[in-house]
Amino acid sequence: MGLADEYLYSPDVLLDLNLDNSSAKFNPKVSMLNPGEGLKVRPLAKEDYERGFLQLLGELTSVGDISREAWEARFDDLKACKNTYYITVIEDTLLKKVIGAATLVVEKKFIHACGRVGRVEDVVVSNEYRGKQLGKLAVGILQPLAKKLGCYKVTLNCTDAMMAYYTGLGYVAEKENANFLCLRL
Ligand code: 16G
Repeated sequence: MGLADEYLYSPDVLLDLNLDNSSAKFNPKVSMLNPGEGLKVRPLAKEDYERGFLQLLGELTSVGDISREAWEARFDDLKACKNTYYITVIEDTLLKKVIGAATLVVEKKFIHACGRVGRVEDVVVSNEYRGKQLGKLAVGILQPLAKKLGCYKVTLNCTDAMMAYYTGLGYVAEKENANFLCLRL
């Protein structure tokens, strides 16, 4: 992380988040300031183009060929949507590489008295770093973040294979309300 990094959202938002307020339970304990030896949790930065963020996303799904120009344009677009996109990354500070990421999208509603719903998206941890509670950290942090941002619930969709993982982090297939449908375009 460089001094001049341009963040997608203010890093201050993350400072006072308490992982004890997450349904994900950590053993050994981790905190925002001590997420693990040589690791840092922070907002996505424009400079993460060079730090392997897109390659990391490639471990989740198809990313395609994204030029620096296209990256910057999309980054600026996301940033211009105030209080909406909270792409949060875990950096290996020694290697200066993004090795984990998770996105919280805050959707504004009329229902629930002009409420907000948090959507957890694009969760991924580099293959080499699995088994270190980093997925748990990336997803876990979004819960107090969503709460702080005024969301009344957080939702996610995942593959069948990942169901046990996310239910282990406190997410629930709600009775009679657990269908996620998709129309590919
Ligand atoms: C996973 C992701 C979802 C992402 C999708 C991409 C989580 C919790 N879920 O389901 O956010 O959009 O994969 O799949 O990270 P696609 O390439 O088939 O659209």
